[in-house]
Amino acid sequence: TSPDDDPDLAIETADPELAKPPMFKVVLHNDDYTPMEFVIEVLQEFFCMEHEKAVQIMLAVHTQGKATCGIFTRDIAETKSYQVNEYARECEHPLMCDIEAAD
Ligand code: TYC
Repeated sequence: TSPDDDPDLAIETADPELAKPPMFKVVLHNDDYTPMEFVIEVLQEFFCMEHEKAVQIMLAVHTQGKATCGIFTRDIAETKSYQVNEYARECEHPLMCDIEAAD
């Protein structure tokens, strides 16, 4: 494959400075105790979501066990996840957040 056929390959081969960084999903996990309103507040505050979007993601976690809150570079994803876990711990809720490679 030539870089001309594949824009991604062109980016990787042309100049490492322009390579796309690996991306990571911030994933929120369900539990039986964290109040729904708390999860909605977390999604609005830490992920800048509108209330409607936050409700939608919270319900996806509640019904499917987990859901992605956002996709970021590794540093940002780790920081978001850490901040959510710390805030949940301070508020004595068992809410858990972690990160997964996006591709
Ligand atoms: N399952 C929780 C309840 O019924 C709500 C909840 C949603 C908890 C999302 C965690 O990430 C979560 N109160």
